[in-house]
Amino acid sequence: MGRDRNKNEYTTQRNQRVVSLQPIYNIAEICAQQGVTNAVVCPGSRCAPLTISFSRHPAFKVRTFSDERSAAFVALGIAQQTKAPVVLICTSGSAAYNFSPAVAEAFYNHVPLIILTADRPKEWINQLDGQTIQQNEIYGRHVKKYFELPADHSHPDAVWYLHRTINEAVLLSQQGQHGPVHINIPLREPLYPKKDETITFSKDLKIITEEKNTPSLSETDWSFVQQQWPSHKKVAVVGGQGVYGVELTSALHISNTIHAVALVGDVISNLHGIETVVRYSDSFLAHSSNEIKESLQPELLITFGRSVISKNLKVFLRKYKPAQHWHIQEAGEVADTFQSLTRIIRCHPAIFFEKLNSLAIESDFEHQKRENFKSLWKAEEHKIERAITQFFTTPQLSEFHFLHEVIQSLPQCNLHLANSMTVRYANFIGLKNEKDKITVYSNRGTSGIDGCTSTAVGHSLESGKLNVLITGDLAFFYDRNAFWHNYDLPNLRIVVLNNHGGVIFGMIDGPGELPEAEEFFITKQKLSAKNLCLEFGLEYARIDTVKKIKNVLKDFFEMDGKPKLIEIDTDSKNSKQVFEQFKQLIRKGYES
Ligand SMILES: Cc1ncc(C[n+]2csc(CCOP(=O)(O)OP(=O)(O)O)c2C)c(N)n1
Repeated sequence: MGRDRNKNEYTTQRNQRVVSLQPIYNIAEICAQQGVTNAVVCPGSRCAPLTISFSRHPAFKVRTFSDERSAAFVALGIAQQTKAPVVLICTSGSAAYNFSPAVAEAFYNHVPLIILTADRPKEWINQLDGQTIQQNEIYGRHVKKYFELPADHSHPDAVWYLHRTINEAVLLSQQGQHGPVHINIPLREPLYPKKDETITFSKDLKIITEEKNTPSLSETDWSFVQQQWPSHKKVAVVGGQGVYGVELTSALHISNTIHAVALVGDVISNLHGIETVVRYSDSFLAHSSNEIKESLQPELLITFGRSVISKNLKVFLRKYKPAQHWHIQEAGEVADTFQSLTRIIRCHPAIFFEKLNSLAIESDFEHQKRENFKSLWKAEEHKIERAITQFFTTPQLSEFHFLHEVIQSLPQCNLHLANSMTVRYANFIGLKNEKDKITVYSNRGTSGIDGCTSTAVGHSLESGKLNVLITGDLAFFYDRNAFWHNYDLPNLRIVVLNNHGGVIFGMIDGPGELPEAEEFFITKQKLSAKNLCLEFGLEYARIDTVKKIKNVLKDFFEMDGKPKLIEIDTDSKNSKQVFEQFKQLIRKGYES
């Protein structure tokens, strides 16, 4: 094998073909010039030119994880935390498949990922060569776009195409609704540079720029809003999952005050900083009478953001449909979650509500009708608030009580809620408005239990703040490779609600009473997080008495250089019993 150093090209002796890796190395440079600074790399040979170029590029912080499934969720966490795309690299074969769960989550949760999968050149697919599968469009419709790079770059058009594609992919990941893009990269051997070879990055590369515009409320939409507004006195605003800026939260606060809209937001909406937000709709809509529900039926529903947790809110709105439902979303597909959608308004929700607040306040009589509707929602809310206070007054050794205690003690942090009962429990407990420095994250794009810990790890790596993950045992042990790397996580705290199985299946209607429940749904397991803590160097505490509940939390959140984990050891029967008691208490409030 010979090599022309000046041209950075290799010549194989066998066929005298010239293979230049320079265009491949330049991918890192283009990404850097597009403002990307984080890369997550999984080990492998086929991806070596990518691994080497990204790790040697001065603009990149490159981290490595051996388990691709975990790596992709870590990348997702980093992207969410930094609010910027993250490059994700793996070798060919099943490695690429293992990114899939996180890719789907990123797609539905609108997280920008630039996925670079190394591949064999096309002619070697299905030829019984090692580590080769069909990687074209491997993530199906769960990426915003799929790109395939050429394997040969000898013609200048091929290089132009390659450079253009990288630009397009990075821009696309952040255009409109953010999301993952996939670039499959066939690479020919030799894949490795010589030991003393210097990798250089061309500087005069094609860079395509694009201004990120926020669409303003169109004249037509604004006339429509002005015309419709006076005829709807019962207005409910529901915020879906999102991390919203101060502009939106203050505009919502004002709409809630001056226009008396009933503002509803569950725990993943991050609207808890607004004192008058209705956060307990899941509880009161589960038990309130038809008469109450009728009184809560909005004439106009305005929504924004992604999914809501509250099943009862969804069921209620699907049954008690508003006459009009406007959804405010800048770009992308709009879901008709409540089966009532009548108008899509294309602008940022902050712009919409700021504009709405400029509408004149109506006469006292008309305004009072709005206030009455809002008070009905608030009255239900207060009823639940009282029940919650009463329920948690007497300490008990239960995961629900412990979670309540944890949530009350939370300092300023990123709070990560794993899927299954954890995020639901947290929604029932709610975050008070004084917890406005807490930002809630949860993998609700696909609601998988497979990458909750890795996502929290990704956040912890890029955030100076405390990151608190609350998780069930199945979700936790499923994703134990989240700790299988060499990075310190001094700002990570984990609370494991270990009821030794998927307790949710005992609680929801359907599987709980079946003879198959324990074996095939709850899937009992015996593990304790203690061994994992020993293995990965996390400080461990176990709760098995009521007294320990308060004691153990005293210095849990202190930043003293170590990741820490608390495990509460219960069983699924106890968890089910306690949750039933909670529901009963709320139900009782509606019987009297
Ligand atoms: C990847 C994936 N597989 C399966 C499921 C279905 N599922 C939902 S909840 C759950 C059990 C979760 O158990 P655990 O984490 O212990 O939480 P708990 O129900 O006890 O609160 C399972 C298997 C899922 N959501 N995601």
